[in-house]
Amino acid sequence: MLLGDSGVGKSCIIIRYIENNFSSNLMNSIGVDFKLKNIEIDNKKIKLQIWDTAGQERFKTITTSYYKGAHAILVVFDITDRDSFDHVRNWMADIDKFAKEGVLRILVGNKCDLAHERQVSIEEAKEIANKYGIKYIETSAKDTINIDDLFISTAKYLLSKQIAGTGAGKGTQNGKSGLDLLRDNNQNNNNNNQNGGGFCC
Ligand SMILES: Nc1nc2c(ncn2[C@@H]2O[C@H](COP(=O)(O)OP(=O)(O)O)[C@@H](O)[C@H]2O)c(=O)[nH]1
Ligand SMILES: [Mg+2]
Repeated sequence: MLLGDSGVGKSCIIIRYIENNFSSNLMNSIGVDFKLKNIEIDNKKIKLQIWDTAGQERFKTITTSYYKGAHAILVVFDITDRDSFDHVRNWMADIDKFAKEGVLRILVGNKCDLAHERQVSIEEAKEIANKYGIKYIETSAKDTINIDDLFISTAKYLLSKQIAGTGAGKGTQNGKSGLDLLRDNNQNNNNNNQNGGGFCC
């Protein structure tokens, strides 16, 4: 499920991923909407259900009622819009309030093609992501940067967690709990980021 202020590019990210298309004037989403994509990871067929939400306050009662069903929540802001970044903490508070405890969250800085208009540095975005113990990724729906990575890595993580949840009836995989796997995941991504590879533009 994608959350974030109106205009940050949530619908464009989904459309780029599902249809490999970009439009500069999409209709505003009303409440919630979902799209499906079948993918294959490690020879396993997975049906991704991607939920788009409207960022406007007036739809909040509708959208928050869907948080509980989400396995992963991508909190999106626009790197050229400081306000949308400042509001990340409000979205996180809503997740705490309405979503399942321990739901996977990822912070997404979209519109990284507009680097010259950047109002949020990678460092401060990473800092807030670290504060929440989550991963940061920069994307561009317009230039197709990190869009596949975003969804595939999310699906991979969810898959590993599912395996962890059913493995040998003990809730572990290779002796690790789902939480350990997430920590490993974050650790790996931090390393990637430090090397300048992986998740950022
Ligand atoms: N330059 C640029 N513009 C984008 C990008 N993603 C979305 N936009 C534009 O941002 C505006 C809002 O996008 P939309 O997906 O409707 O935002 P939503 O309200 O979060 O769903 C539209 O005019 C898009 O064309 C991007 O990656 N780069
Ligand atoms: Mg939208």
